[in-house]
Amino acid sequence: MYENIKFEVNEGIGTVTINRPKAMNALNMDVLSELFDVFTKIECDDEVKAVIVTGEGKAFVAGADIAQMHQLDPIGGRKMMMMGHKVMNLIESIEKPVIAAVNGFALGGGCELAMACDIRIASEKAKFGQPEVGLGIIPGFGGTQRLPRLVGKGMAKYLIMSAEMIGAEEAYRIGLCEKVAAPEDLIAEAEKLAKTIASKAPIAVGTAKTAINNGYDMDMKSASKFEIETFTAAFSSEDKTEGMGAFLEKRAPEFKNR
Ligand code: CO8
Repeated sequence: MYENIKFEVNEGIGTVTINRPKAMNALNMDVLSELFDVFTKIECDDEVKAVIVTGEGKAFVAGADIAQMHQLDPIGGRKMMMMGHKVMNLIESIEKPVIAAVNGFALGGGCELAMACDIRIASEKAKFGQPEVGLGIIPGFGGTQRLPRLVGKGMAKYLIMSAEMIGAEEAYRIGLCEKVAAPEDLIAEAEKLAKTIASKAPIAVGTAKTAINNGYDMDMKSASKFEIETFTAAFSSEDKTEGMGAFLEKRAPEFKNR
């Protein structure tokens, strides 16, 4: 069905694998379109409770496709950039947890893809970076905005302006990834986390994501108000009655996503 990505669902966990290993999984327009398509489907698929994004081979994603960008005029470049933004914004906005299992190079658009996910687990072999200024451009899939939000303005400027590549431990230290795993354990760790989150009330998990992502860019008063409204949505769910009832009855909850 897809030519540049693989998608499979196993016990409620969807795994999206970028599959262009010969080009280090670089994001061209075709890959971006397939990612947009698969996440649009995931958004409406009740079977998928959590998603893992990873890359085939030794790269997670080594950036936007430089060969393709080299051919584009400014209008074409803008279209590609906007497509990238659409994909990243979709991943960020779907009300399901998305975990990046960063298996190798996460550079440029690849680092931006990882940052659009909710949580990043990195292999000890992973390398993060925003090399764009060395190519005469700047990050264009949201990196100038998401990187400072994750690691702070100073560190984001350091990474973007120097184009320096950093390893997984440094990425963990600065808050660019939330966990580091041995390469052979990476997918198992991502699946373990995905299953843990998937075992919780889906509406609550999705609502928490929405509250954090949207409230983060508001002033505190508006953000508090936003939490009140999103909290009320979760509080109105059947899963709230089930979750609290199960606790009081000392049994495991059976959430129904209602
Ligand atoms: N685009 C296209 N092809 C790539 C890319 C890429 N980003 N990265 C690697 N490849 C290709 C190489 O050209 C090579 O192809 P071939 O075998 O045909 O020569 C193949 O993948 C293997 O790569 P290497 O031989 O270079 O492998 P190494 O192990 O020596 O090095 C690296 C791996 C370090 C990942 C190296 O390939 C590299 O530096 N890649 C480029 C990284 C980069 O600069 N990424 C940022 C791109 S810019 C970007 O992402 C902007 C996002 C916003 C775009 C807005 C749209 C307009």
